[in-house]
Amino acid sequence: MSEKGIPFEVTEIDLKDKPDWFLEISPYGKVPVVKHGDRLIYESAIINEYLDEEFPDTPMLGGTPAERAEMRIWIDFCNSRIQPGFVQIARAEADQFDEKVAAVEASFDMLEEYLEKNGRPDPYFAGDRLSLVDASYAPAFERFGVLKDLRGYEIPARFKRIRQWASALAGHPAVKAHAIPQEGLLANYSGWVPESARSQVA
Ligand SMILES: N[C@@H](CCC(=O)N[C@@H](CS)C(=O)NCC(=O)O)C(=O)O
Repeated sequence: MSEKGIPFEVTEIDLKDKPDWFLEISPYGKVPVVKHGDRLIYESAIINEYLDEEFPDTPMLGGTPAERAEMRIWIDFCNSRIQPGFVQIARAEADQFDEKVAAVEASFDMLEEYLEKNGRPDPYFAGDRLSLVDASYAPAFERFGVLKDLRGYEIPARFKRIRQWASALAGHPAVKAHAIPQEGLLANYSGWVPESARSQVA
């Protein structure tokens, strides 16, 4: 919304103590939910497309049907593999940690190969303006950043393009303006680290 210049107000929700009014408007009990006039829209990727269509002046999912399909494939990849990958590493039992990391890195391999073959990022997914693909990956990469303190994990140096992209996104003004400080993320996710892994990371 910042990138597209759409004015908005944020209401934060305590996810450990969700208010009744929130449960009434969020069918899955999850954030985010967008209220636009009388409409309620949920699921990030669907919210993003809705806003892109309702406010078309600065399109973030432009191009041909084939180009849009390709962008949607990588948005779905983020939602189905990269975001869950963060959760899998954060929550991994000590004896399953390496296995979970290997599974997530198999997805990073696919992403890295795609970026390399297609000359991306440049510096963002589709050039010098943020696209909806960037809008999906920015919060995912932000969360991966906290795994260093949480589980001693960093996206390895061999994923050069992914790291380059994550770093370009972290420096983008719209992303920076809404970044969650790492201490805040750490506080959010430290409860996810299972007992079996607690003695391993200082
Ligand atoms: N697929 C959903 C996922 C949303 C989601 O998992 N939100 C988390 C916070 S990042 C949440 O609200 N969790 C609270 C809960 O599941 O009780 C989306 O992209 O909007």
